Amino acid sequence: MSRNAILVAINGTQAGDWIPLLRQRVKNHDLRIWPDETGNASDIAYAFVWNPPRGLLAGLPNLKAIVNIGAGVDALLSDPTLPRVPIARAAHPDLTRRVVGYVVLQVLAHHNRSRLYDAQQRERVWQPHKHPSSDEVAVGIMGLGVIGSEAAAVLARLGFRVAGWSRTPKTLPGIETFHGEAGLDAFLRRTEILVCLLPSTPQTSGLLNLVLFRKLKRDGAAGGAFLVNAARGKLQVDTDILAALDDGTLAAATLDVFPQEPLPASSPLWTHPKVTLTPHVAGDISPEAFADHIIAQVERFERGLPMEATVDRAQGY
Ligand code: NDP
Ligand code: OXD
Repeated sequence: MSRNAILVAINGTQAGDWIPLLRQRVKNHDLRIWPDETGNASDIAYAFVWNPPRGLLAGLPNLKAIVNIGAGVDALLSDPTLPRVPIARAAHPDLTRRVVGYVVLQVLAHHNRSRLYDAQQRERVWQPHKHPSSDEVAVGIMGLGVIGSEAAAVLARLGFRVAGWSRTPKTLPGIETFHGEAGLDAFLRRTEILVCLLPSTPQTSGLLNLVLFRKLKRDGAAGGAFLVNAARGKLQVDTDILAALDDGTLAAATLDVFPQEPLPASSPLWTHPKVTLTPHVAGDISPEAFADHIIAQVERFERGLPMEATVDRAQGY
């Protein structure tokens, strides 16, 4: 059994939630917890990882597959020594529901002027404002993958005019779709509330910048252009977001992710009156919901079946 061991390398505080559960539930493999229990590196066949240190996986000569405990694989793929074995990532209904819930909450908050009413409540001001019906407001989702396509469907059910943008063409019921660089400008021109659910790759790095924000529709029913980034911080240029908020290009922004995390205390985003920010929590993965799924990925692999949600290394997601 020891030659088919699973190494768990979770870099971060969430390790404490995962390890007891995996010890309970992994039945057919020897479980090794990095760093203390790694033991003989040649025993390790599988790795369950979240942001493992660079080079760690390259030191496992018999590694057969990697399961990433997260949807985004940008940190993992940035390791130039990463062994060329199949990688599965997190694509699970619980994670999707969480991120979609976050996105819907933020779109509705912008649509319903929540920040304005919060400020009014603090001042004891009773002042209703008109807000448009959802079918007058154009929401645009960048990324129509597992999470983005569900966010688009839920927002469309709420009545919003939803469009999505992806790398390859897509057909989704009730959603206007655009793809590729050629489709980006038309997608932006019709979008008032822009939601980013793209992976971080060399192609998407810095995409959320001033030039792009200026292409959004500002004269629609929403009363300006809004940004919600629940994907990865590397997609956004913080100084451009601040400039866009200050000159009115953006009316407000919700940011769950930042190029540098934790966001430095010195960042003006913390106190900007038009920014809602959260500490990368849109899609916390629940170990309870996800542990059996990642164990099942290994079982699939051992039965000769492809793992679910495998990563296309050439595309970077
Ligand atoms: P998927 O891989 O299922 O979907 C990615 C989507 O992005 C696809 O539609 C893909 O297009 C599109 N895409 C990729 N590259 C480009 C490009 N260059 N131009 C246009 N479209 C592109 O990912 P998920 O939906 O599972 O997750 C999306 C991201 O959300 C993750 O990568 C992660 O970084 C982030 N995330 C953040 C969380 C948080 O807590 N804030 C939680 C969970 C995820 P195509 O369909 O054509 O391939
Ligand atoms: C993820 C995340 O990628 O939580 O799953 O950011």
